[in-house]
Amino acid sequence: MRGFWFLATLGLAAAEDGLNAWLRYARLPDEIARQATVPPAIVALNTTESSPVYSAGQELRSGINGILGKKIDVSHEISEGGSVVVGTIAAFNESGISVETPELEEDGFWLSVKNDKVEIVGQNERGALYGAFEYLSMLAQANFTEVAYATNPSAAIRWINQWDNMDGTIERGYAGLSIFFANDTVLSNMTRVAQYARLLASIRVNGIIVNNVNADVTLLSDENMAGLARIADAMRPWGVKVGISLNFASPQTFGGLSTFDPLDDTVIAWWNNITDKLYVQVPDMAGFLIKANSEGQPGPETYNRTLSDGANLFARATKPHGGVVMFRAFVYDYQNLNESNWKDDRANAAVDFFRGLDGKFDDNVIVQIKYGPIDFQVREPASPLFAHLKQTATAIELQITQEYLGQQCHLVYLPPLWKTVLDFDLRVDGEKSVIGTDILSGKRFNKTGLTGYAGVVNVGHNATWLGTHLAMSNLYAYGRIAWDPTVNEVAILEDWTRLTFGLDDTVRETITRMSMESWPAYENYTGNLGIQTLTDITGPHYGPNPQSMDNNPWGQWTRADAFSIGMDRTVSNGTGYSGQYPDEVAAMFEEIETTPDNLLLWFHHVPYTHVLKSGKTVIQHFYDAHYAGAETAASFPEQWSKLRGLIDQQRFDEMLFRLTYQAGHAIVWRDSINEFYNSLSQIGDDHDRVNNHPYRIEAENMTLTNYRVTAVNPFEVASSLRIVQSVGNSSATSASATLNYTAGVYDLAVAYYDLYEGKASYELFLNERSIGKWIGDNEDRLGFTLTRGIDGHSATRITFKGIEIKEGDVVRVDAKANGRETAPLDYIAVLPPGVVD
Ligand code: GCW
Repeated sequence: MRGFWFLATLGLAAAEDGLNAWLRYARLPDEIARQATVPPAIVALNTTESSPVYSAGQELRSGINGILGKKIDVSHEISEGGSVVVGTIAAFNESGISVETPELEEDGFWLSVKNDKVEIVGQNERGALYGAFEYLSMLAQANFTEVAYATNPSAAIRWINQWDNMDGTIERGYAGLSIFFANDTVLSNMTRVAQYARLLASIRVNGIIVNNVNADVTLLSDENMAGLARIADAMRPWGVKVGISLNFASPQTFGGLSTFDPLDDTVIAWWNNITDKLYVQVPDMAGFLIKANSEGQPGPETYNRTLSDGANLFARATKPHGGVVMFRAFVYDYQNLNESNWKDDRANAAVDFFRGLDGKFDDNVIVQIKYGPIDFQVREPASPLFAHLKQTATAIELQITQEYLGQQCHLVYLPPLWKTVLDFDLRVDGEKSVIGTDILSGKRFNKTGLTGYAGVVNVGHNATWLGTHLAMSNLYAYGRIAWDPTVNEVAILEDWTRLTFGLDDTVRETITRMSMESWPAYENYTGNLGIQTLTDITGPHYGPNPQSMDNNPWGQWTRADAFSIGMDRTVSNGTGYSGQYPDEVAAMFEEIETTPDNLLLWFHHVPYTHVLKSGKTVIQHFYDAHYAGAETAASFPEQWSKLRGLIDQQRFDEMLFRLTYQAGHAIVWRDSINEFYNSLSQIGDDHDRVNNHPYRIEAENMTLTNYRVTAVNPFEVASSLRIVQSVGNSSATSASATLNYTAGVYDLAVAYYDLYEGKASYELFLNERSIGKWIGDNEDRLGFTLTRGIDGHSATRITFKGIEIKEGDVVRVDAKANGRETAPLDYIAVLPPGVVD
């Protein structure tokens, strides 16, 4: 009882759905709040309601009220006495307050907190708003120190790319339908859009492309242009400028012209006219994003024009309005890649296409480059294109939506991955050329103004924004890193955790530890040594399917055969990709000896028996890494369970479900990959774990009623190659077995498959005692549909902990099929404490 009251006074009892993310402004405990000195007045030096400074005033009012329980009004004029004043440097000067700030760059701010005097001075309106969020973030974290400092962004472009389609679906979105579009129109209710803009402003994002790069021309209708104006109106008070993706063929497919040749006068006139119309609706539009000649999208090459001709077409249309064009370097010809040609390599494409175009782009074009040369994989070397565009503005494209990284069903904290690229020194012309601080900042090649960051984010209507609470640290971190790529990834997490879950040390330490363990674990159990995520590349990019990683037209290959594996990307014998780097880096990747183990198979084709720098063979590293990764994932639900009662019940329960799911799916990954390469190479595991599961009872070996034994495809997603599926949907479907274990306490895990278009039901019994019931409804609980097949996406398991078992007990699963779901079962594991299998 005492515990309950204690928690209630801390305000932990209230359920939280995640909508407020890191801007909860939760009340600090009284004894802490008492230590804060906050001025008795707020002054926002702008009276226009759509201005960021006005928003800053409102935000300060609600934040201080939430965090400290103090109601302070906002005024717009300076008065006597202490106050929090927020405004642009110009507004400060006009009000007669002299502030001494160091030089501020665009969007930068000065924050001075001194007893009952707080000054938040922006270089512009946006900067002032950012400063207000910074001050509130300090208060929310009970940081009441006096400070006085200026901060400026590392780069001018800090944008978000949404991949929202006009019909309301989202490409690579895992959190429900679009907050922008439905039924080929712009939504009328802009509530979520405004809330999103507020979140983005708090992490200093200043622009957003609202529609998918695979762009739908219907966005250009008069009605939808008016809709864009509504979106821009909702985001403007937060300083977030709106832009759109364009489809290159629009003059023909939408405008009715006979051509979309970028050098054709009628095409140029058509785009100029469309652009002018857009700027009538959205006078401060950020600009355009273009995906051309890639993955089936139209582009200038149709007319034998260069990519720069294509980019400049839009650049010239938007230039008079002050807009910019983000032109994606993700250009490759996916129909003509052929694995039988040893020298074919999609990784070469970006540099091949763009190297000769440096200097040919107009000055308001920014080439937007994915962090690695392939496609947002679990680990890739930095894209060499960053070294080639010396006279062209560039931005890095990071993916916050976890397309190849667990699709928000797995916890994967991404900044450590991003840092491998941002901190990488390309050594252009033998000089320090670190991607984040030297190249993206514009400093290395003296680019002024237009460089920076684009983050692909697929927030949806789900209250958690990204589908799950912990994934939000990635969005938060993105903004922090785009502002300052040197910021420490652990420090970011700690701030985020305090803001999102409160000040408790155990909460902060646990979430930080799990998050920092998560990317290495994911790499371990999905694809290590630079082989990439061994996922289903021809399917949903989620579960394991290593054989799909060869002979596919997408050019994502492993070249695995019975003896060897890896892409030979050397100049001497391979695709020549390593030669795309500046000399020192090229030399490092050219030789096996100097290539780090974690990128070995990216650059070299070696036998499975090749000995790594670690002393292990490649194949044994595979086995061990997959075991280690799954073991770490298995610890997540246990680590999280320590937070019961320390955070609100709703978020605790929702995350516990996901982390438990992840622990099960990590074992699916581990076994699939290990069994696949074990079968291909015929080399055993030194520790005898692969294909040897003494704690499992295979469903096909159980006593079956109305169940039949089947194979699955791919074979390796079933333990011992076989599963059982119900015959019809009788409720008298069951699988049972007599246990032959010494008496003790065990965990019981049931491995099964959860498809969409079906919700089979299951009940597990020990003797006649029901241990638990469940339904195959992950499609609802995970929030999106994965697969209609029995495969690496649907394979999952449920665990019942701490069950007393004695020899001779009978374990039984009763099942009932539903829809396409034939209540498929793979095995039951009876696990002694500490065993992960
Ligand atoms: O990673 C691939 C994705 C596509 C995406 C494409 C791109 C928007 O699988 O869904 O299309 O990259 O970045 O253009």
